[in-house]
Amino acid sequence: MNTTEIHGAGHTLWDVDLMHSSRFLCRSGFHVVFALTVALVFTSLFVAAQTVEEDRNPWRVAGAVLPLRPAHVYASGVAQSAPEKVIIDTDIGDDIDDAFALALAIKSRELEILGIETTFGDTETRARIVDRFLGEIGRGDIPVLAGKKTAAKTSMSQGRYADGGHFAKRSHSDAVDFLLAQIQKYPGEITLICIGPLFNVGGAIDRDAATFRKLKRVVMMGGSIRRGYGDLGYNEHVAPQPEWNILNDIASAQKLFASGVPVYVMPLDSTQLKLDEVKRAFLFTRGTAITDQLTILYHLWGQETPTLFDPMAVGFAIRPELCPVTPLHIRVDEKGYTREEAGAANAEVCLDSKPDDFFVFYLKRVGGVE
Ligand SMILES: [Ca+2]
Repeated sequence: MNTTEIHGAGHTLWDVDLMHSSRFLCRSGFHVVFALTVALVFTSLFVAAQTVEEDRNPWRVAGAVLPLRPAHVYASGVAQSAPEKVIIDTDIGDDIDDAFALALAIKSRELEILGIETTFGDTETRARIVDRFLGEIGRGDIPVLAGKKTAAKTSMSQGRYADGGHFAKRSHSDAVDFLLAQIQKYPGEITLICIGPLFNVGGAIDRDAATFRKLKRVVMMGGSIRRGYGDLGYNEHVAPQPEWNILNDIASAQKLFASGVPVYVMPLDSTQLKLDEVKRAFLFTRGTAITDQLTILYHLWGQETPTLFDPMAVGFAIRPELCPVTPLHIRVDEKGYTREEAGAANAEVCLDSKPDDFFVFYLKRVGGVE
């Protein structure tokens, strides 16, 4: 449209100016509204990012605002599939590696932790340790269950962590009840990660073997196939020995290997992973809620160099390439040895791992570098 047409239509120059001005104002108004909308969206995103607690599952929190996930998760291909449903069965409180395993699981978005069960000895005190651990890092939403109390064979090194009752729940439901109910709710979907003696596994098989068989798989730390305690792969060979988790409930271990559920085994052969002082210095100076809990528990444990047996079971559930498995037929004998014998495979066993690869993965993830 030009001024001639406008004059032809009987408008004055003043009218033209007025029309241009009003159109300009309209366009400017549109730009302002558009700019405000963009600013509002980015402000919302920024605020959402800022309010995500460092140790909480950011998908869950940020997802309430916008379904955004970090680019690296898309790149790894993990985000396209739903998180793996896991239940963790732990004897936390004696050796220190269970706490390091829980930390890895909690920091891993690939896992949806349905519950944490305790096993072996004073299961209530172990459950209160888990209560506090979860409470301190803002994950009190994860259910904590206690297994059946059994004879205490250890003095619990980290029991004092539970003494004050911080975040302690008044009571804990039964671990076997919970396990079976969750399997019925999610048949074929649940990975049970066992990082303690297998009392809850045996209890569940005894009560309802058919339901137990509907687990997707069991990933366990346990057994000693070709290497015993202290055989780190570069020093003198140590013959296989009865391993702690198997030894303390041999009957349940035998039931598990005969259960028909796919069993993935991380034995001593691949899990004697030493958290040396350089790695400890890195982890314990991160100053996050979760590394602070590890620092406290490490000092209560009172020894020098942790061996991260249990975290490899969690690591395998997330990144199986960290611990490549071989199909084997394993027989758990009456003394607690895990004998490698001829026959159809009843387990997938990781006989070797690369500690450097494991620690790069572990320290970056738990240290919050990723
Ligand atoms: Ca353990």
